[in-house]
Amino acid sequence: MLRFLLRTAAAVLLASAPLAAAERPNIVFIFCDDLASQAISAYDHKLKLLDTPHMDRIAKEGMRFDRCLVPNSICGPSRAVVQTGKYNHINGFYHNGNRFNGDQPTMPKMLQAAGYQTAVIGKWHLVSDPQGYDHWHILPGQGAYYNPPMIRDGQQVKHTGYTTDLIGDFSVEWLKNRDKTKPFLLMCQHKAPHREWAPSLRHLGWSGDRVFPEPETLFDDYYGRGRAEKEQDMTLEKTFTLLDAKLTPPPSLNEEQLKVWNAYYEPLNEQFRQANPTGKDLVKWRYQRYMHDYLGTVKAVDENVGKVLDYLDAEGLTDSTLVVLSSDQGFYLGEHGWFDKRWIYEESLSTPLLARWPGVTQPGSSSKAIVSVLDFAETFLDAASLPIPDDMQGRSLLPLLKGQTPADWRTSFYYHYYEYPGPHSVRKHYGVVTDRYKLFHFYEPDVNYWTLIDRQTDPNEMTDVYRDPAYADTVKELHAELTRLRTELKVPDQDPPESYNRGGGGPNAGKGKGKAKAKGN
Ligand SMILES: [Ca+2]
Repeated sequence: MLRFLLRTAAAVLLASAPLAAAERPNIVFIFCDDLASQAISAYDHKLKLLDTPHMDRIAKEGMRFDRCLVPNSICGPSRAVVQTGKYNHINGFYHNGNRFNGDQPTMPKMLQAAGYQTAVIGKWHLVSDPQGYDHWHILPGQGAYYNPPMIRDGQQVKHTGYTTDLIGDFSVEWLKNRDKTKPFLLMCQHKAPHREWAPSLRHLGWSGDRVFPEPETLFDDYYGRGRAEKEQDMTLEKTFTLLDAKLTPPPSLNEEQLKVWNAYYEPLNEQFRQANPTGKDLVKWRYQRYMHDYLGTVKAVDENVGKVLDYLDAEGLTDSTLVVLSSDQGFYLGEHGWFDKRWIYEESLSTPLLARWPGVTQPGSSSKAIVSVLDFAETFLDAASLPIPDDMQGRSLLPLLKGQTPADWRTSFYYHYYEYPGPHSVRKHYGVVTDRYKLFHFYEPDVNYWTLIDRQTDPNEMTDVYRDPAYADTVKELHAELTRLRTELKVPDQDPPESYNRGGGGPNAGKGKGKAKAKGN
């Protein structure tokens, strides 16, 4: 009798398994590196820099989020937030050079344990080997733009070709060979458009004779802001290298590719040398070169987004798949004279977020709610009908995707950047962000001051009004909100926090320990 009951129970479980699987969506997460929303046409940016038809398709058939913020605008830390749904002072990965403690609970582990088939393909940048993935095929550290060495399930492999295309191809290949009885989580993580912005050979000269419009703040002199803004090292004027300018070619090109590369760049570089521009003319020249190259790399990303969407269509998976496209943070495309990221200022604080889930998300919809990469883990778990652990610090975006923003949705957001000293010399700071204001604190002994930005009267974020008496009440309210957030999020008062040199933390904690070692930024 007992045996009969067990057999019956097993039969019921077996019969219900495929049904349960069908009810849970597949998840395709396309994560870019340093992708600015200014470079995505779905965001309808005033400079109209680039057409991105494939990314736009996700927005047209789904939802565009206009204010997706990052807790810490730098590669590794943002990726640690996505894995854990927790701030960096909790997950232990404060800045690049840290080593991610992969033994902690993560979103992919939870999906995997619940029967999802999981894979991460492309840029990883967390130093320790990925955990929670049935398959991983990652770039070591920052990765190369051409002919990248990669690590596939622990084994070193070497590929020939353009990295963005390879990541797209490997993603589709994994989808083709997956176990079709299980739902899947595919994390397709592009290296592009990270510095040094090296386009595919097929996109060299893609913009023809076009002169890209310049941002209003290209020649910002940082008047009205403090020492941190004045003394950074990330301007087109002072920081742009020969490699950034393509006056020297990327080291990862092979001989044959280098010929094609030189055939495009060398005549232009010769013209540049003859003209020998200086001062503002040099910055203008660099901006044009930067836009050709950066946006060129985004074109390849866009085409590879199309590759994955086409596969979903061809396999009849579109309706059962949540597709999310985002970036580890935004990027400066010449605003304030800068490239790179790191600041609480808008271009680096804000990151693109497009999401499509047929039958759930209204096509062509948008949201201005403050959301974050901190919410992705929670969203994916919720989509899979799994519980969200209490100690995760974000919130599921599912209600927003359904067009119903909860009345108690967040109206303020905590930010904290730790990487100083470091590349580009941006000082440590933390602060609170609302729809209208940013109150933030540079808190090192030698550079120590508060700033208040009013984005309503100052959308380009050019003037600190912290000491303006007209803002006294606002300053008081925002200080109180900042304190409330730091308490709620358990931000340690001590900085660097005690956990900094334990577990995943510490600037040198990861050195020499992992196969997927990080380098660069
Ligand atoms: Ca990045």
